[in-house]
Amino acid sequence: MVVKAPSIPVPKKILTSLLISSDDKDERITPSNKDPIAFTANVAFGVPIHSLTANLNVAPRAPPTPTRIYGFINQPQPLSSINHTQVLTTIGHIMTIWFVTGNSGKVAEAKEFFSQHDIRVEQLKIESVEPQAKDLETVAISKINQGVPHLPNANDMILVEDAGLFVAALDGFPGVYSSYALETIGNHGILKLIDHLKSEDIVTDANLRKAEFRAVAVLYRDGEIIVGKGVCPGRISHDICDGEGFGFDPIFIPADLDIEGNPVAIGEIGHTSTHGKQFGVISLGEKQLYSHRMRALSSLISQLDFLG
Ligand code: ITT
Repeated sequence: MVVKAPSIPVPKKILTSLLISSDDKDERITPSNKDPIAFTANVAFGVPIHSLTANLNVAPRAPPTPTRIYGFINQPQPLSSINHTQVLTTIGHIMTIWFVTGNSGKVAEAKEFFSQHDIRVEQLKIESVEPQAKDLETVAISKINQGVPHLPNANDMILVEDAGLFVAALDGFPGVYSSYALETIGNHGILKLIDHLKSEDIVTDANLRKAEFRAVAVLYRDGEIIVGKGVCPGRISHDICDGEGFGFDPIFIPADLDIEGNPVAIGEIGHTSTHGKQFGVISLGEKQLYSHRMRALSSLISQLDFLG
């Protein structure tokens, strides 16, 4: 069941005091998905950033046309039906995927995932422009387009994977502005925004603080692209944990999984659980069971026969 969280009036002085001082004493602003850029900017600087982003250009070439687009999946695709060895042998060398990203945490997770399928993942760092788009897929396809001219070997592939944290009570904020929000208000700021959402009842509390990670992975090879998507439902913790992980890992608790690996309803106890621990304190291997990224990459790999 989707619980529509109430709109939350956030004291502007709390938001602005995260990075700047503000003269406003009692003015309140309400997060809205209608204009998340302006909201992000209000959180960070107290001013809209349309002017800051107006000069950003997307890649000069039109993005490749997606040849296959699959919907969101909630669990890794079964891999047993795919003969990956045959696919690799067919092209005569170990397949390499160049992952266009500046985030080494994402690279580590992708390496771990693709190594199970004898596919090498290398990080491809390029100067890329991230367009301000309303969906992750547009952003990812734009980055693919920018990465294509940098492909070291024509037989190799390019991977872009774009993710975001969507908090229900904040109408999906930070969403596609997750990187920006992390750099500006950080995990501390996200916790402040929903600080008042709490309950003694565990299930109610979890629903008030409901959030999900979404990932869109796009793979390019030889002029064609495939798209895989993954979601990881969960909730925002009350505090920031110490430990490993990156990004929002220290404040995100994934929903438990049932015996088949599907997420159960928020706050319910499942077969597999982190027992209330955030992504930031569990191992990489354990995170893979829940991860939006793993689900998106599983979706991609289930389509690799098309590349052979
Ligand atoms: P790119 O260069 O690949 O764009 P990025 O760090 O900007 O790297 P994304 O746009 O995919 O990555 O992610 C948006 C934000 O969400 C970013 O700040 C990430 O750190 C964070 N994020 C993405 N996946 C995450 C995960 O699995 N755990 C925690 N935070 C995550």
